[in-house]
Amino acid sequence: MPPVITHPFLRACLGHSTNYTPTWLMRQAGRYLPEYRALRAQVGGFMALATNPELATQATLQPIARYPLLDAAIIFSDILTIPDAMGLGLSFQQGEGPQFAKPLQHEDAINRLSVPDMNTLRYVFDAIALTRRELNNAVPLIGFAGSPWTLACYMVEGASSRDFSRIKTMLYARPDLLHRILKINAESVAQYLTAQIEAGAQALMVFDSWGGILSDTTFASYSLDYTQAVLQQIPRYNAAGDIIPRIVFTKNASLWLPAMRRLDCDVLGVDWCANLTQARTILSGKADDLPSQSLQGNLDPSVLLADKQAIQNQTRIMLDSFGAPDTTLEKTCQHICNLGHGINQHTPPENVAVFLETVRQYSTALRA
Ligand code: 1CP
Repeated sequence: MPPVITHPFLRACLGHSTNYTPTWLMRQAGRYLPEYRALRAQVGGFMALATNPELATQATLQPIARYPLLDAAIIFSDILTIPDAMGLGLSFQQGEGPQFAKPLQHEDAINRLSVPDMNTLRYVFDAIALTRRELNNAVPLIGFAGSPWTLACYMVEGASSRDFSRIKTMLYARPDLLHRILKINAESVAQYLTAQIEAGAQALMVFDSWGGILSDTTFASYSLDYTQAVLQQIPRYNAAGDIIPRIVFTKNASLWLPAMRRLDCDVLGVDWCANLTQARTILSGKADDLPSQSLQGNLDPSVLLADKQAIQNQTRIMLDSFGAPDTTLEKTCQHICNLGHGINQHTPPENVAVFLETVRQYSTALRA
């Protein structure tokens, strides 16, 4: 007999019913929390925090301590740890985005690229193991990585970008070079996520934050296929026999949900442009022969910048848009409440509590 799954977050990921809609927030640890800013000030910067397992554990636990209604923790780290381990030289300037000293802008650099030794990422696995001990099963811990495509965006552009002109030029002019990067990224991400399972991650999330900048004709071959290659290589169960649910979030891509149905994952995350009624119908598997998948999202993060009344109203509208969750079926499309993208750094922390309380109350009532 497989072990009984009790955590509402893990249950909903796997399509099982829950008494309320489980909730967490993308970027729930980080800059909007004063306790996070204080911790970061002690060590001087984001990477100093992320590469120290004790401090990364503390940062992971900060939102869990502050908000008793959070249903999952996500390990405090970054998607860019992999390209850093590949030797691209990652740095974060205060108040600015990530920057690579050695971006992949020449063929010889791309030819030299290889899968990093996972030992150089030991700090992430140690942080996961330590966080699991500290959490003591209060809530499940999510491990994560960037999708091969999203990592390539930063590796080729060298930083955040407005128009992604470098990687798009490469895509159309030298697809062979881009495919080489994507292949190496897929292998690296698969090894990285597998090691996170071994360290104790109880669910995995792949962030394809920039999948939505692709065209309809290139999304499948440059993003989706490589995310699928990652998913196919990582084990479904940990050594203890627990199933490890997988979530894939692609921003700006809800038009392509029917294509994303073939991903070997349990949950698809959507941004605030998605219509949850339609998405639920698609993920329920009524229009294809594939098993149902659950749905994660999708409150506009800007709602949390507004007042209490607006947060309550918009949260209820989102929950209504998914509709009353199924409480009978063994496995169907369930809702995991989240934002449609990372929390805004200017969010007042008390507004997060309003959001979490509203979800708990209203989603419990929806099932009555
Ligand atoms: O202290 C600081 O100023 C650093 C801010 C910060 C934080 C708190 C960065 C730099 N990364 C993180 C942590 C982080 N990043 C987490 C764990 C914390 C949590 O969720 O509670 C996670 C899951 C990420 C994932 C991540 N990093 C993504 C995917 C999610 C998304 O937002 O789309 C991406 C694209 C990154 C790159 C990155 N790292 C940091 C920043 C500011 C960015 C975004 C840059 C950009 O907009 O292009």
